[in-house]
Formats: sequence, structure tokens, C-alpha cells
Amino acid sequence: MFMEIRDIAIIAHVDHGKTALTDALMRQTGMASEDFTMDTNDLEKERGITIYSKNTSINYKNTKINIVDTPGHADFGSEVERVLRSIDSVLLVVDAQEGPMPQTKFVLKKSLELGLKPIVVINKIDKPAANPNHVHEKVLELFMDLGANDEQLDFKTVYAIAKQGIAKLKPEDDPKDLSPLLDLILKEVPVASSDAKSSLPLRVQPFNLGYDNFLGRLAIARVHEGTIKNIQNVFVKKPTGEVRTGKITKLFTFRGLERKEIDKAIAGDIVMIAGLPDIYIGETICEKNDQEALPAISIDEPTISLNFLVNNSPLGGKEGTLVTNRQIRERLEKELEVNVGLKIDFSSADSYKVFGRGELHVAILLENMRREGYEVQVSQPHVIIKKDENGNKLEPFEEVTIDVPDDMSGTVIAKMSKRKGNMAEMKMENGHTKMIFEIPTRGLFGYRSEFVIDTRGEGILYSRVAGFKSYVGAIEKHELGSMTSMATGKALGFSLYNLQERGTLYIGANSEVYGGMVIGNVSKGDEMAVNPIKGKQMSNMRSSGADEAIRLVPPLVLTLERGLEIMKDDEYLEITPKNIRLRKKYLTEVERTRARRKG
Ligand SMILES: Nc1nc2c(ncn2[C@@H]2O[C@H](COP(=O)(O)OP(=O)(O)OP(=O)(O)O)[C@@H](O)[C@H]2O)c(=O)[nH]1
Ligand SMILES: [Mg+2]
Repeated sequence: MFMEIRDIAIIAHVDHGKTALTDALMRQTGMASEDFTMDTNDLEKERGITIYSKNTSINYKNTKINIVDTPGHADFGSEVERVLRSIDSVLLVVDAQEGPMPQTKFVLKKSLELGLKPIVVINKIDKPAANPNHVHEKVLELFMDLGANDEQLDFKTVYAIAKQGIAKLKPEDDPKDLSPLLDLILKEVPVASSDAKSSLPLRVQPFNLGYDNFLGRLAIARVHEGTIKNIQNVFVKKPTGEVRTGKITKLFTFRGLERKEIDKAIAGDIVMIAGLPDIYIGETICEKNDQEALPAISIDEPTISLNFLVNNSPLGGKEGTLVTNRQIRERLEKELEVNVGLKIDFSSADSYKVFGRGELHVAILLENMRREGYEVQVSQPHVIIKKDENGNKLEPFEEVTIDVPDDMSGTVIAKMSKRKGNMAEMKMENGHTKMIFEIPTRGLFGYRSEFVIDTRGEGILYSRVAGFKSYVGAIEKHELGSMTSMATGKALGFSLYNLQERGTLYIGANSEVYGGMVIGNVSKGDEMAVNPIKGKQMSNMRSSGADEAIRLVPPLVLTLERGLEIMKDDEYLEITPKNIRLRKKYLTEVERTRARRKG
């Protein structure tokens, strides 16, 4: 009565087509309509990237195929790692033009280490500059470099146009749909379900969390052994052996886009469980007290921290609907239910310290909050410094992969080494230099925007958290000063025109400003207090014509990520549903001077 089950994840570098492939697989098997996408979250739609890994399942030739679509962005790499622990094979999607990229390497390395045998999908073969054969060779090289065993080296390859729902085994074939890939999945991916496994005592391990307003925390888990039933008393074991009891009160399976309530699920299936409010990733849900816990699933440690506080700027409370300390606290508490890897210290009454894994991790939380109507201010992110067992200081490092035209490599190398980056690899190919650096996260802060300018937008920079290593001491960075408004009102084009010579402005004409708001940077020198609302003298009639000639350089509009990157220690980033502003913590010059003196 149960269908045979296969469990796969789709992994790749960002944008290589994982979600397009998942969508196409669902369309072909009748699970989704023409215009459906798995990137259902508003933020995902807007950014065109996958942020949260998602589960679905399709039925093909009487087999249930559970699929996990994973995010490709390096900042979500630890999420992919968790997923890999709960499936039996991966589709490694590689862009037929770009070839293997840094995240391809990372996710493949993890898959190979876990003993998985990937199926390679060379995607986007319709691109004019696609070179599937060359990319196939590059993928093979990568398998070898990463120490793949003979069985893994014998991987199968599919050539695909995910966007059109087409896949073929040989470049010269002329397929109509994804059947060649689906048949290959049935042939290559081990069967997850078996009667023998299903009759063992229950062992289930969550690899992701979900949340439902009525049901509370949900665990997304693989049934490793046994048969899970709805309404069932269970034991929950931590990897350390601690045990507690609980009760499963609802059980779901993923079917197409929907979660479907079920009574039971057999070994090999992926389910969602309600009723265990304190369940966590890597714990083992079992039916007997004396069963052994499954091997732990590690969760990466946060690398940065920053404070969240009420928006108490002069414009605070005007643009949002959820603005109080208590509302912010409740929102953060809710976030902890699902956001694996996030930590929050609620011990201070008026600000909450949030620990996250990189700026994007935190930026996405903030972006979600502002969309929901929250206003909040945050302090500058700082890296987390730890101590090893001998008391030596450790700090987070990133592995940075940079690809630039050859003539720009000199500047990049100079800047990276000034920021204490160590080059690990350098290759030159077709006029492009590819370099890999290890650099303290601290050193990388603020570099991205400089990189874009230095390489005139032609460079590519990817970074990935590489864990904690020895603290490297002070890092000297050339920091720009802040241009701070000393007046409150509407910024005038005339003033901004004069100010834009001094640095880069973050605001345009008619923006609302207040005393203490940072409206731009100062390219030379230190902090600068300015008056952006000052108009031209009325008596100066001659310039009425000249007024029209005022050309304002488009401002560098503050986005969340940009704001977090450029803000200084004595500043807050003010985040509302409508605006992102930068301000000094102390709004007047006098207060700032006093604070500086106190040190
Ligand atoms: N030309 C072409 N474009 C494709 C194909 N498959 C996907 N794309 C496009 O590539 C872009 C990225 O596709 P996604 O499926 O979102 O990529 P992804 O790997 O899920 O991206 P992340 O989840 O953000 O890592 C989209 O604009 C797709 O329309 C293909 O076969 N051919
Ligand atoms: Mg995606």
C-alpha cells in the first residue's frame, strides 16, 4: 500500500537552476501549474534567489520522489549541509556556460564526504555560449580534485534546459521532457523504503524546522527506521544522550506544493511533525527509552552579532505599525522557532543582542521584519571572538573566491593583503585571474563595495564562512568619514549639489533629514557636519536659470546590506518599512564630542 520512496536534494552554485529544475519536475508530474515556482516567499521572488530550502514530492512510475530544493547562496551553505544528511542522492546542477563555481565545489565536497553518489545535471545548454562538453570535463576534474572514489567518479550526467523542462542523456538526443532524468533517478538513487527498515523501532531525525501559527514549531525530519504514526508518544534524545518525552499530535507529508495530513509514514519518508514544541535539529525521535540516538547534525556557530533596539530617531514610529520594544522582542522570539543557527540574548531590557551567521543572514531577518511593518534600529555588526581551550583568541574567517580581468588583480591583491587576507590559490585563464583568499571576516567587512568600484563592476566576489581561526590582531582599514546633517527638514537640491563634491551622498533632494542623520560619506578626511536644507539666497536672481542646470549625481541609496557594511560603531541603522537611514547614536555635535571624550 505504500509506494517505493527515493530521497534526493538538488544542489548547486547560486543561480545555476535548482529551483527551475524542481519546478519543471513538479510540472511534468502534474504537481504544479505552468507559472508555479518553489521560491514562494516574497523576498525570494523579489531577489530571485532561494533563501529557505524547501521540500516537495512527486510521483513518477509508482514511486514517490522526495525532493529538497536547497539555496545556492554561500551564506546558506550550512543549511545545505544539514539537508545532505537526510537524503540518499543529489542532483548536482552545473551551468553549461559558467561551469563549476565556488559553491559547486563546496556542496560537492560535502556530498562526496557523506558517501553520496551525485547525478550531474549540466543545465542551461540553450545558452548561446554554453559548452556542455567542456563543463563536463571540468566537473570530472573537480570530482577528482575532491578525492571522489571510483564509484562516485562513475557519475551519470544529464544535459538539461530546466526552464523548458527538457533533459537528455546525450548532447545529441532530442528529448521532449524530463523523463530521461526521472528514469535515471529511479535507476541510480537507492530505494529509501523497505519493509525490513519500516518494521524496526522508530528513529526519526529532524534536519529543518518550520512554524505554524496554530501548531507551533514543526520538525521536518527523515524517518530513518520504523513507522511513524500520528498521535504517538515518543522519546526525544539529544545527541549527548539526554532524553525527554513528547507526543506527536499531527503528521504531514509533502505532496507537490502542499503539506498533506497523514496517519503514518514508513522508513525512508520525509515528514513534518507537530506536537514537539522544543524539538531541535539533529535530535532523535524514538519510541523506546533505550534506543541509540542517531549521529548528531552539526549546526554552524554564529559569526557576527549586533544589537536590535526600538527606533528612537526623530522620525521613529511614523512609518511602521510594529514599533515597540515588546513587539520587537516577540518577533525575535518567534524567529528563534525556525531560524536555525540564530541566537539572541534577551537579558538587556532595552536592546537585544542577535547572533547570526554573516550579514546576509541578519539582513534577511531585518528585511522580513520591515515587510511585516516593523521599525527597528541596529548597531554595527561585530565579529564574535572566541577562545580556544588554551585561552587563545579565535575569530571567524571567510574563504573568498575572486575572479577579475588580469589587469585588476594587482589592486585586489594589495587590498586583500592589507586586510590580512592570505592568498591560497591563483590561476590565470582567458584574460581572467581567479584567486582564492582566506581572510578574517573582520577584514572583509566593507570590502565588497570597494571591490565593485575597483573592478568597475567586472569582478566577481564570493565568500563563504570558513570557521574560527587564530585572531590576527589589528586590521588597518581606510575608513571614510560620515557626512552628518546638523539640521532638520527637507534636503534641498541646491545644498546637495554643493555637498556631493565632498563625498558620496546617501539621499536625494526632498528627502526628509534630521539633525544627527548621516546623509553621505566624506571621501577625504574625517567626520563632517553639514546643512543639507540650506537654500540659495533669494536675492541671487541670476542663478534662477542655473537652478535647472543643477545636476545631482544619483545617490548611493542605502540598502540593508550596504548599510550594515558601511555603518560605523557610533551609528545606528534605522530600518522602517519605507526607509533605511543611517544616523549617529548621539544626534548633536555636543553629545558626540562628549561621548568621544569619555572614550
Ligand atoms: N537559459 C536558461 N536559463 C535558465 C535555465 N534554467 C534556469 N534558468 C534561469 O536561471 C536563473 C536562476 O534560476 P533558479 O532556478 O532560480 O536558480 P537556483 O539555482 O534555484 O538559484 P538559487 O536558489 O538562488 O541558488 C533564472 O532566471 C532562470 O530562469 C535554463 O535551462 N536555461
Ligand atoms: Mg533556487
